[in-house]
Amino acid sequence: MIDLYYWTTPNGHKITIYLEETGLPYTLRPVNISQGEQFAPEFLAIAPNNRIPAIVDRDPPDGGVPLPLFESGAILMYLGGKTGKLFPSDLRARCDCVQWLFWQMAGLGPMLGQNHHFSLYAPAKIPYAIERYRKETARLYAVLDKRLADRDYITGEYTIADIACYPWILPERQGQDMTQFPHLARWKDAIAARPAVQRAYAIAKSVNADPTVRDERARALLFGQDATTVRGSAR
Ligand SMILES: N[C@@H](CCC(=O)N[C@@H](CS)C(=O)NCC(=O)O)C(=O)O
Repeated sequence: MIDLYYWTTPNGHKITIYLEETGLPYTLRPVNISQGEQFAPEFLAIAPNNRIPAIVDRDPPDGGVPLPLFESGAILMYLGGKTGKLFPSDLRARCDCVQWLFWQMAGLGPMLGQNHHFSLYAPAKIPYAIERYRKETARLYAVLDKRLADRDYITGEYTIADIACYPWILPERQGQDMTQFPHLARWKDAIAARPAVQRAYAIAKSVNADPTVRDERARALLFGQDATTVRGSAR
């Protein structure tokens, strides 16, 4: 059984999608990051970066003690290795999948996160920052669009690379016009139609009906962190 420490954000959706796709049994352990639950000592013991998602696998393949893991990309690779599902075993196909997974983790996620921050949350509207991340989002969308021009999914088959990217493609929130990215739009619609993906988002809705509402306290918690936040938190 997997314990999934989760909130209703793009990085959280990656793991519910994977678990729903593969049918691995799991227990959802919501961590309300707007209420500061990511600073609870029990959670920090698993996820020292105070960010969801994280898992504890109580039945790891080596038969040892429960295995804790944070970082969504590492979790997807671990679960893909454990189940052999949606993570190719062939050397070249696996390398292809891993490079796109890292592209998502290092580029798409962080850049689109900054887009959200400066467009939606920053108390001051800074035109340079808004423009900078909208343009970078458009560039990254175009990279994916081009990649998808001659294949159904990022590596051909549906894999964890698609699962990692999909929850981040939110054109309405990111100032993007999907008609400019027809291959990406087709891919997004195909993934949205998958029953497992629909189940994952229904679960999110049941946990937190409106993920966009953030009060002042939540904003201070999420966007006011610095080194003292980490040093002041329990290990
Ligand atoms: N690289 C990390 C990023 C995780 C991340 O940024 N999680 C956000 C929600 S999407 C979070 O937990 N934020 C809590 C906070 O900022 O304190 C991953 O992919 O797991």
